[in-house]
Amino acid sequence: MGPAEVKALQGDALARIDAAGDLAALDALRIEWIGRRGGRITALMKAIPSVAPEERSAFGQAVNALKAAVQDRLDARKAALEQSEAKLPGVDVTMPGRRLELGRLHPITRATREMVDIFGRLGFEVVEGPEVEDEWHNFVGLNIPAEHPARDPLDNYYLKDHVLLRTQTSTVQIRVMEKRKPPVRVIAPGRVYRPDTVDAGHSNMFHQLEGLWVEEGVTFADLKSVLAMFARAFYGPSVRTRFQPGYFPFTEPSAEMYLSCLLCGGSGCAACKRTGWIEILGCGMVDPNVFEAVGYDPEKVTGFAFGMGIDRQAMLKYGIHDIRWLFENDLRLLRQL
Ligand code: 2NM
Repeated sequence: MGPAEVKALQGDALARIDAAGDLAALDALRIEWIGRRGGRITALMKAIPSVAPEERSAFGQAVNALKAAVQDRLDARKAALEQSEAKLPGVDVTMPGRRLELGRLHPITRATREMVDIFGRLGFEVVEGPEVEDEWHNFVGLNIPAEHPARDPLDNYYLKDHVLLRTQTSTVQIRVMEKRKPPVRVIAPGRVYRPDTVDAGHSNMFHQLEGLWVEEGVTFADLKSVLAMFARAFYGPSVRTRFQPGYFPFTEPSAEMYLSCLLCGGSGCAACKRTGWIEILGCGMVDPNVFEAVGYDPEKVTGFAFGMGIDRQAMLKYGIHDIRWLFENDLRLLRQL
């Protein structure tokens, strides 16, 4: 075999190495060409001593050059294949993809956003405040004195002396009135905490949305029209509302608003205990003592306030019969809505 044939062999070897599609094919080529036993180039090297002396040197150099070239190309191809195989570890790109599940909003989030939207159209601004509160904002400013049963340590989550988890978001309205002059027209949605025994209708953490409108000349008629408009926007145009006297320490007079029963339309069923009406919120004209506590002049301004459970409204509107289902993170609830 002369130098020309050795060159031809090299061309063939390098082309096949470049064409090797994976590491296994490349290893087969390595064995075929430079394998210790039976490799084609190995055989040529073993043949060097038997070549005629005058040709031996040229032949030996050609075979050595061939082996070096093949070895270099094997190394280079191996590095390239290892890199691309590491990037795609056995991925079958023709396999169908995994379907992404579409998420939805939690019913409390939906109800809150709808309420914020409705009151926004009536000119109410959203305000927020801390869930850890002091007794002044949770009680004193709201005209709830020290002897009041609502302040019983067993009915509140006290964290330390004079500091507790807020039991209503009126605390936020107090903070707003402390900071701003009238007119004030705000709603405060958020979490509140009361150590109630948990059952289908009660949770020790729930959500409230409270509203407050303070300005010169605000009347009980404004309260009734705003809340009736809210009820029709939130529950539908055919819903009727009814106000009944109530009591809260921070409003005078106070009232409860009832909704014509969504299930029976007012004729009486199990959901409304045969009355045709369902209580949905508390409200009233802000007590002068509250205005004095925050530095407003009760001779100059009047205002109304209201508070409702967001969870309760969401349950009514979406037909959820147990408040605990809202907080169990069970996706079966969300999938139904
Ligand atoms: C309610 C019912 C009636 C209320 C009062 C106030 C404040 F801060 F102005 F005094 N905010 N929210 C209020 C009034 C809350 O919840 C059932």
